[in-house]
Amino acid sequence: MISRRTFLAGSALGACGAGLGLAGLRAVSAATPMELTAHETAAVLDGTSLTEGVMTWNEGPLPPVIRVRRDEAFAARLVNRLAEPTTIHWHGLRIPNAMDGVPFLTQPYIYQGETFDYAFRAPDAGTFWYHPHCNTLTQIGRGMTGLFIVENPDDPAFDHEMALNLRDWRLDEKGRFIAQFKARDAARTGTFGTVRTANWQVAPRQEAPAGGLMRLRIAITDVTRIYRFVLEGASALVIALDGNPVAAPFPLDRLELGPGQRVDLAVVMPAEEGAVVRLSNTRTTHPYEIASFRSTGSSLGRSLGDVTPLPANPVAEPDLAAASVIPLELSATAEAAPAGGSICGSLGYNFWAINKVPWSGDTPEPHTPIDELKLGRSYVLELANRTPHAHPIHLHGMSFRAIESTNGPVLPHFTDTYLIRPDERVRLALVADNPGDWVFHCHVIEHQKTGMTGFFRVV
Ligand SMILES: [Cu+2]
Repeated sequence: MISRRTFLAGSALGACGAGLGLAGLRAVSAATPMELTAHETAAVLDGTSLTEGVMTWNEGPLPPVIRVRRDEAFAARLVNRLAEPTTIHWHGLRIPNAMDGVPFLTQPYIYQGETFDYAFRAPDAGTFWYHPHCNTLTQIGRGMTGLFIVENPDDPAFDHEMALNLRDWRLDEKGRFIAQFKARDAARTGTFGTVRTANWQVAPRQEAPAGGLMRLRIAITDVTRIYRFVLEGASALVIALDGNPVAAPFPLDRLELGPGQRVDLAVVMPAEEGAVVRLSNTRTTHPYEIASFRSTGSSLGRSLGDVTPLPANPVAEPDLAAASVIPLELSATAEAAPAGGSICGSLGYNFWAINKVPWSGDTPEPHTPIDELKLGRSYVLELANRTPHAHPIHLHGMSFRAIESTNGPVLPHFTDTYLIRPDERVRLALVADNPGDWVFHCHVIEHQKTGMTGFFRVV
């Protein structure tokens, strides 16, 4: 049965999406909502001790991996059994603004005992994820990051598929949560976790068919860590980045991705049964194994030559000749943090700013957009990083394409997150084809929560 809220949301979408041609903006039909119950639980995360206060949805501790088909009606009822407000943001999905999950800007936060109905169609196929956008450092830091996989019936076939949700946890030696951040680190790279996991396990080993072609979906849902991926024991091609297919698959060679980003790999497993393939992160003083895969059975005899590009997503191509340029500067700031508590969690500091303005906090007071974009027009965001740190900058609701960088050639794929390096300048092009208020922020959550956040208004 369709709820009143779902019905209202569906009607509103139908009205505002008219004529836009984005599948995600079509009216949503009566899909049976899945329930996502936010609550606390206990889980073993470091391999030995039980950690209390882990946050998740449903049974957990690993949040449900949601799978839908492209353009299919999806509905979820968020039921809040946490002792604090929450919301859900669907990272990378180009869906209507009212479903975007940003408290005050797009929806009320959902208090303990309350529910909220999300309903939309995902217009793009790929690897996405979902997480709260309220008290984000705590709620994401304690486990509320789930994968959202959108399938395309026209995707090439694989012999095997696996999804890895990568993240750290801030635990002491007895498995208890410790302070989620240190102020001096929030003013630098962000505070790193102490236990590093894939799917809530330390260096898990999985099985995959020998000589088989495996689609490996990797999502970085950590609040801080940047990964450099190295795969030993097998050859692999990058077939999609941040939920969008790459036009020509290319070899995985020390690819670096930051919080919020995803990569889809086509991996040919070794032909020999028992051979082990290791995925490592080498962007750290002490490289470590993320996960490994063991070949099983007799060889399927596949090769990288069997990999074909994924079909493209229907993202509008920006008109660069007609695009307006918006200069954006990421910098440090010494401006004092806003006084008074924010219901959705303030860290109590301002360290960062966009165009010299630090975010004034998740509060009900009206905020001023960074800029107002005209619906349907093309824009180039000219982003300059005036800090000595990398920032995975994320835009809600619309996909963009990097067209030029001072750091050399850019990968020509659509994305929702760009990892800008220290002192880099990059031009990001997009069509403003989704109306509403869309947050633009760093996905190092401490940076997001200490100023590096703003939003664009598309009207
Ligand atoms: Cu940042």
